[in-house]
Amino acid sequence: MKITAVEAIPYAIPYAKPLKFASGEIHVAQHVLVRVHTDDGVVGVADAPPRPMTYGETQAGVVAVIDTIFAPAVVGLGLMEREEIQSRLNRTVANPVAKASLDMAIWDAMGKTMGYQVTELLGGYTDRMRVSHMLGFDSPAAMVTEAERMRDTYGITTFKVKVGRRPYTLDTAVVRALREELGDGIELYVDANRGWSASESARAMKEMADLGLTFAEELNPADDVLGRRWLVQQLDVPFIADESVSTAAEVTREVLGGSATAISIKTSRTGFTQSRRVHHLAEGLGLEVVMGNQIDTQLGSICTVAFGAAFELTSRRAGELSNFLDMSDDLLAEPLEIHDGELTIRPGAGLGVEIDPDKLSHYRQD
Ligand code: MUC
Ligand code: MG
Repeated sequence: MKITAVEAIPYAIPYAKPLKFASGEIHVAQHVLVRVHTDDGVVGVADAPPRPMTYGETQAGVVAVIDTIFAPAVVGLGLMEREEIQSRLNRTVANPVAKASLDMAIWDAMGKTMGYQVTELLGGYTDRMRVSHMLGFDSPAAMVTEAERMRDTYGITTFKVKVGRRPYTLDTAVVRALREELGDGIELYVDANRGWSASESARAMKEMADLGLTFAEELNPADDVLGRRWLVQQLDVPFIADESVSTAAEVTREVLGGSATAISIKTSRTGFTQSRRVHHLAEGLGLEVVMGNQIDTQLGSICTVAFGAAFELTSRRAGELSNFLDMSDDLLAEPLEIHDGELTIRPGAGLGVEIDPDKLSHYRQD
């Protein structure tokens, strides 16, 4: 069970429907496929989706930090030496997505070696999650059409609406149209990716007070410390910290500082090992949790559902698991399918997925 090699393979797959939000837009998945090889001949896989607008990482940077620092640090260690692996990765600051992908590929290899699903190894609470779909910026009519298509085709009834534009009425008009056209049977929450000020956020939330929102996510920047505290105190829905909580320490800081009352856990930035710490902290603090999406591929989404299904707290709310539907293609040999608004983990050991070698040679960029 010793790690013998780590590969970081850059690849690019265009989105059929680009996602636009307050901190950026994604037109092409310029990601990195991470493969961990062991001396038993097992190969673990995971996906690294660099998001420069969120963490400052780039595709070239993820490949470089894995090739030059992380791979040499973990080769020779056993798959079970997980705390030693974390300690070695943490000698380098930041780089959350690169660290997370390597960690998840190690868990996949561990599951395959031991003959257990990653979900079973993590907690084994259930085998599925309800799906929440993220709606990117567009006109009210186009966003309503998209939500109706997701509901009618996949049975999805929870939607995260990207907001944070100026004037904020562009977004409040969308949320109102969604509630009016799709009715009370759907769950709606909003995510501004730090696009508004505290006062704009407060005004926008007042204007949407009658729309039955479940959550408000990262409406203004966490660095706007007093403004954020002031905003969170006056809201009557939980305020989700997302990009402001990329470590367990940041969860502590934001929540105890009164700047958040719920959190998003994203396996693409905290992997399985650190996501587990964040989960346990959230449970101890009594926070609501949403499994978030980093505009993930099918491999990224299977990691999210593998973690979310492992615990009661993370499987209570719909997880953001459907952005892969907007991609023109994917690397998985057997595509993921959403049925009746749910995504189920794969039955096989580890993450239960295989990479299609032809697709990888077609899309790889090295
Ligand atoms: C989200 O929830 O914010 C947008 C940028 C990113 O890193 O994640 C997405 C979705
Ligand atoms: Mg977010």
